[in-house]
Amino acid sequence: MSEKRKKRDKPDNKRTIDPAALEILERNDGKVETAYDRYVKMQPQCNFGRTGICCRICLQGPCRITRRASKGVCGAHGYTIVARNLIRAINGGAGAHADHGRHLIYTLTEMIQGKAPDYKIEDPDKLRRVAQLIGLSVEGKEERDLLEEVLNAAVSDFTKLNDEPLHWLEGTVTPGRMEKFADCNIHPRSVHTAISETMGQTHMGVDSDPVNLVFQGLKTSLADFAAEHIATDLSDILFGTPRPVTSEANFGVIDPEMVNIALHGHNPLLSEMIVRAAREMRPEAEAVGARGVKCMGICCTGNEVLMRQGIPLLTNFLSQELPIMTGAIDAMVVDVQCIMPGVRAVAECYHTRIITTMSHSKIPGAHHVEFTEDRAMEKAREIIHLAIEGYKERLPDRIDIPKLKHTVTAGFSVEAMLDLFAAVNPDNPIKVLTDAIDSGQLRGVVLLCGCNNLRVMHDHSCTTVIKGLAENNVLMVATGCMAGTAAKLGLMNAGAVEEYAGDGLKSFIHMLNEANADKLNNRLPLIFHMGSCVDNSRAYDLNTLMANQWGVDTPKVPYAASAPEAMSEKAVAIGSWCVTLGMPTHVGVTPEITGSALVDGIALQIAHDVYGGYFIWEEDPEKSVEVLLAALDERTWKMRVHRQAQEKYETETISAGW
Ligand code: BF8
Ligand code: SF4
Repeated sequence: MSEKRKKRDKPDNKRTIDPAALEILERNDGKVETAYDRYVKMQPQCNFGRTGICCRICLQGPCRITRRASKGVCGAHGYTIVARNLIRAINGGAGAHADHGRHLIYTLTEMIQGKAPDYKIEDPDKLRRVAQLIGLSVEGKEERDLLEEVLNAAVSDFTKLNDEPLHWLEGTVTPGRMEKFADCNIHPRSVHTAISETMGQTHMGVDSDPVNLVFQGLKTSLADFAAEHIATDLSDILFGTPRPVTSEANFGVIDPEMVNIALHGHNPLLSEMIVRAAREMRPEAEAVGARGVKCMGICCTGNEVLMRQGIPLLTNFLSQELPIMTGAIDAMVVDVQCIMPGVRAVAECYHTRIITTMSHSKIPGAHHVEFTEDRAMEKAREIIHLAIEGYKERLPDRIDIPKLKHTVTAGFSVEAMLDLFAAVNPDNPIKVLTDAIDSGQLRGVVLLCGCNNLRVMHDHSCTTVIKGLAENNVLMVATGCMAGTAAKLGLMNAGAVEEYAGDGLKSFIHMLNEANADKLNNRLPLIFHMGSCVDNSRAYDLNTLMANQWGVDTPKVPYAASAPEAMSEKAVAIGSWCVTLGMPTHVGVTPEITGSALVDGIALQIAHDVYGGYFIWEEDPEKSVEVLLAALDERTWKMRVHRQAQEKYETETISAGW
């Protein structure tokens, strides 16, 4: 092998700041190949793809825009190619979230027909709240009947073909947003319709107008939002609305004396059952010499079971292969999304069983236990038996578990947040938050969301943004793998408040601690974990509540989103609805859009003019803090000026502009 090639392929163990992940990578030194190594081998990556100007939509391609060839074979301009690629990425994300939401609708429907006997309504109060949210009357209705009505509404939002508003948009966003969607003709007819339309519209020789294409992308992103909200609401009805819970995170949660199961993927339909079965199957584990069965989470499944069951979080997206390399994971159970096929090859070097569970999400060579709603617990037990078999084949001399773990307090649904605020202001809980911003105690709210991406140092951008915002008195809520970063690196507990929060944020959190002292088992964390990526819907609900309290539309609210290490198409879809729903949205990894100044300009500037939300591409994490603070400050300042004008001229409405 040439020297140059050797250098290029050298494992790069320094692509993470997580000390536990580093420990495993250093020890491995490239012997077992992981994503960290493959990223290095993949360099240099194609710049046509990176900037979005490669079209493979028809068989005459790939067409790439160069100085010599300024259009594709069919005459498509760069802006058409970039816009089509972009909205197909939004569509991929919406398709994945639709898959998740649809699975919940299906399971609940089977349940009320008596065909999914292991599931039941865990949270009837949430069922009533959801019913009211979507405009149903709840008086005198039986639980089962009410759920059937909610499910009919969900099916309608997923499939209808007319122009009636979606229940899960009309009930969740401000009236101002609904008017905006109507004005711009971006209200989706339904989740599936929008997804299908986007594929049709981006077929070869259909739409070549980049603005029209981007608007269709935004329409699809709203369908994505509705699908996520349905997924969150139905999960809460089925498994309970999250409440504050304290657990642990990072590799140190692996217990060598237990049968260890890593739960990885997204949908709680599977993981909740496995957690339940694991608690029941301790005797079987003891029979093979273990102390019991321990479940731990990875990615958004990890967030789901942490939020509701207090199950420890093992790690986030990028380091998902590494738990296997501790030699003490007996099974990794996966369902859908963000599961690297690479886990299988790593597992081949150890005793770990990789178990796929969904008919549409298989990995060659893995065990497959088809999960079905009608026999959910039976399937969960079958999976745990496989893990116990795995335990028997452990190689003791290969077990080496990093000791690092941190306390994490999670479980902050909007309901849980409002409970905390209600202890201070029972009549109007959300006013506790808006008052803190009005008084300058807090500078605003930031939602930290999204993935990991090897194009930036794993966990580094996220932690830098967290520390910078904390110091500057920004209240943070988090979801997805960014919540994972915070949890596993010790930023999601009470100690982090003392270490990193500025005076305003600290006093705000202390006030909530004191007001809720009788209810909380643990003091509140620096960052409020709102759940998995579909739970970005919860995070947005907080924005709507703030807007309604101030009597403004969301583009005026000092509430921004930040995805410092975005990776997936789902992140593109979420970012797009954040913008459409009025938020400044920072992305720390520039997406494949810069090949067209026009489309890039729509994302960065025109979006702001039309929707009030806009994208910010900033890859430097320190600068990201500055731009996020500037975005919050601009809104707080404007709101103050508008309010002063309103008082001076005694008008009823605050300025409509942003
Ligand atoms: O839905 S944050 S890497 S795990 S896509 Fe995936 Fe990104 Fe993680 Fe959850 Ni969300
Ligand atoms: Fe090329 Fe046009 Fe076909 Fe795209 S659709 S691959 S630009 S010919």
